[in-house]
Formats: sequence, structure tokens, C-alpha cells
Amino acid sequence: DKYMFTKEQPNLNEHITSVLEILMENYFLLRDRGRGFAYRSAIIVLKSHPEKIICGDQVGNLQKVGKKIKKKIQEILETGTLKRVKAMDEQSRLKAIKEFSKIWGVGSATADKLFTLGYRTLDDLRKNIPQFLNDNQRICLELFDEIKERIPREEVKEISDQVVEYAKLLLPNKDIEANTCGSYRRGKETCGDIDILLTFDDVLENKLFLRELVDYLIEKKVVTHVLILSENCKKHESFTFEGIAKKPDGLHRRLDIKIYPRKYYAWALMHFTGSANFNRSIRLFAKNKGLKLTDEGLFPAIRSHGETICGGNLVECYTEEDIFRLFDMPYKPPEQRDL
Ligand code: DCP
Ligand code: MG
Ligand code: MN
Repeated sequence: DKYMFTKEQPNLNEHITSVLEILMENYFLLRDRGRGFAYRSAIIVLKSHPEKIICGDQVGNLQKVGKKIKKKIQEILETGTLKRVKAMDEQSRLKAIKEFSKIWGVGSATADKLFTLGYRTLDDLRKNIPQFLNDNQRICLELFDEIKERIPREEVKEISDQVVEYAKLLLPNKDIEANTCGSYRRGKETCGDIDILLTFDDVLENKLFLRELVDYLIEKKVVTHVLILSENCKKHESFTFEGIAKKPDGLHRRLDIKIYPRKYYAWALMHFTGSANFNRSIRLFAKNKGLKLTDEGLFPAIRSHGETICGGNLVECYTEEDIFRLFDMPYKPPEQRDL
């Protein structure tokens, strides 16, 4: 296959993709989705290209790499960087939007609005908090300096262990299975947040469990703030908490807890382990086979009104190994899923 999923292959074109990724991120921040997606597709192709590109001719007829992107690659090969990226860095608008988008809950549209209102730095915001920021955005602005710090792996484990311990106390008769996912599961020494995934029997018959768990964690002073607490809806049979946790002597930390029924657990585990880039590539791989991969399974993809929806029945998989086997790929342990 074009996307080389079956090969254990490092990115041979880091010298090019690292620069294009900056450009792509800038376009998304500037809400130029067209260019953003064009660069994203080209980057995926370049990352899995089996040879190191050292001269423009090699780009020849690579899928997804159009004329303009080819010119950019030529420039990177000649100068190691892009004039466009440098020019963008000088732009105060992009600078400010980049800064504001780092606040949890502030997207590029809100960031853009803030710039238009004259705000340029986080300090500007702190000095004169705009009326239209909601409670969550205010909390995350206030705690910004703590939340932005990476969390040592040991602390991720301590907080996870506490969450799981309290979950088990609340449901002593259920066989709760838990995994700390995200960068922690991929073996990173420090993590941006704490991602906990839980399952047990009859998740859908215990719809109030996550709420009870969160209340308990607040009472025990593990959780300090709730940002999102979503009950499941018909379409998604899962439960999500996003909030903030803190050890008595520690900094405020971002905590995510998700609960899925057992039949989705392996799919959710794979999704929540990431990396985000790994998920993107494997989803594209599935898409090219007419399938749609989500956190709830793999489905035949059906096009409806220009949108891909899931159809048919869930393919049942109960381990990640099963999922890789289904894709006919050698198993990749989480440590190897940083693309
Ligand atoms: N995820 C995804 N696409 C996104 C965001 C997340 O597929 N746009 C999946 C893959 C991530 C996982 O969810 O690994 C957890 O999301 P995080 O944002 O917590 O990312 P990580 O845990 O990988 O990194 P960090 O250390 O920054 O938290
Ligand atoms: Mg994480
Ligand atoms: Mn997370």
C-alpha cells in the first residue's frame, strides 16, 4: 500500500516535514483549512516515502503533493527553511492567535476575536478579562502557567492510581479495567495531561457512574475543576470527563477520564493511546480500504451527502493485537506509535 503501514519505517524526510508542519499549523491557526488539509495530506505521504528526498526531482509525482507544495519542498532543500514561515512569524496577528489558542477551550475563532479587540498577550487578557470568555476559559487562563507544565510520569501514575482506586471503591462488585493512555502509555517521561480509560460490565446500565466518580474525586480533593462532563448520547455510547486534578503539594494538572462499554474498549484504547498522527495515518489507511475507523470500531464507510458515515456492523475486537491483525499489520507496541 502507498501508506507503508506494514513497514517498520522511520520518517526519512524529517528535514522537510518538520518545516511543512509549522506551515500547516499556521494555516490551521489562521483558519485557512484548505491549505491546512492540503499540507496535512502531503506530510503524511512524505513521512511514509521510502527514500530520503535530497533533490526536488525526487518529488516527481508523489500522491497528494501538488505543484505549490513541490516548490516549497525545493525551497526547504535549498535553504533549510521557508521565507513564508519567517514572514508569518513576524506577523503579530498569528503570534497572538498562537498564544491565545494554547488556552484550553480557546479555539482559533475566539483567539482571532481577541486579537481584533486589541489583545496581544496573555498578560493583556489577565489585566482586563474579556466579558465573553466563559467560565472554563477563565479557569484555564487563570491556571495557564501550571497547566502548561509537563507532568512527570510518576505523578501521572500517582493521580491515575488514585482515580482508579476510587472508581473501584464506588463499584466494588464490577471488574473495572483501567488504562492510562495518551503519551503516558506511549512511554513518555513527561506528559501534557493525564488520560484515563475505564471499562466494566454493564457500562450503559450505570449511566450516572462517571458523575458519581467525579463527585467523589472532588470530595477527596483529587479533582479541583470540572470543564466537561458528558453523558452519553444515542450516537456515542461512551462517557467523557475533562477537568483539572491536583495533588496536595502539586500543580494543577489536566485530567481526562473516558468510559466505554467493553465491546468498544480495544478500539477506544487504540484511539486514546494515539499518537494523534498515528491515528490520522491509520484512519487514512482504513479509509482507502472503504472503511471508517473510530474510537468505537471499524465500520464499512458509507458516503452520504458528501460525508462519510459508519454503516453496517461493528467488527468485534477485544484486544489491540486483534485490531492490528485485522489490518494485516504487524503489532506495534504503544512506544512505536509516535509518528
Ligand atoms: N487524539 C486524536 N486526535 C486529536 C487529539 C487526540 O486522535 N486531535 C487521541 C490521540 C492522543 C489521545 O487522543 O494520543 C490523547 O490526546 P492528548 O491530547 O492527551 O495527547 P497525548 O496524550 O498523546 O499527548 P500529551 O502528552 O500532550 O497529552
Ligand atoms: Mg495526553
Ligand atoms: Mn488528553
